Amino acid sequence: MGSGKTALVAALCRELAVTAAMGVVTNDIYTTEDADFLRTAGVLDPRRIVAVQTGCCPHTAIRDDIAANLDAVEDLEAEFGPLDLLLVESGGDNLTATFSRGLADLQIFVLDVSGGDKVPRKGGPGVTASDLLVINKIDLAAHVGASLAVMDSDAAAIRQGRPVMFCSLREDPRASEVAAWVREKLRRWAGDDAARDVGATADAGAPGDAGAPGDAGTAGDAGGGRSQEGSATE
Ligand SMILES: Nc1nc2c(ncn2[C@@H]2O[C@H](COP(=O)(O)OP(=O)(O)O)[C@@H](O)[C@H]2O)c(=O)[nH]1
Ligand SMILES: [Mg+2]
Repeated sequence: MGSGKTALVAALCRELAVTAAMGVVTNDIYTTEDADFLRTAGVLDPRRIVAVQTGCCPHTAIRDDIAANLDAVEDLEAEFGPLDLLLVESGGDNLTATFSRGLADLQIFVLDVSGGDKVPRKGGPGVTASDLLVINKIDLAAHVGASLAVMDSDAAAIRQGRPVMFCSLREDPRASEVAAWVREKLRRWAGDDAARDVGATADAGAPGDAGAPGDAGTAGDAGGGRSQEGSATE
């Protein structure tokens, strides 16, 4: 808790909502604190921010029984879709928190320098297998005696080539490097969808291929299903 997940969601909204159709789902056990913060911060149309109260440790709602989060995602898509990017913020202990691939296409895991430089080497599914590991609050490293070099080499060793980014959302409230990473994913997905649409259109033109328009619809749905993204941490 407290590593900067909501700050990162706010930053990504600030940076990306100008060009991408976005929605946000937050998870809290009993409150709507994170959604309230994001609405007050004015980073996105408040109606596009939905709070899910998990009633249990949030890692359960992103890993085991994802129904409440899927409902929220589908409601947002139905009201504001097609969405390009849907962020689901949730949390939990490093050793348990991980997003089901049924909920999130990509997972960004946020660690906090002030948790100590030992955290990356302790592993856990978020640290080892997330699509992007963000190590936040580097502005605090000197104050807590954390070595960024140690965190960097431990994270590189345990992640086997998966990307790691260091940042201070205090100093860079637009999370420029992380936003660029997400933007690149969106660009690739848009390219994939365009290629698939061209393929489906070509199929539709082929004599006797009555099923092709239906295929194109399925491709669009798949694009919607890919527009989810998670971030989680201790
Ligand atoms: N010093 C510092 N504080 C930060 C940074 N990012 C977030 N915070 C603060 O850390 C606290 C927890 O952030 P929040 O985004 O709510 O964490 P979450 O619980 O992971 O969603 C808030 O008071 C933020 O202002 C950072 O890069 N540096
Ligand atoms: Mg939060």
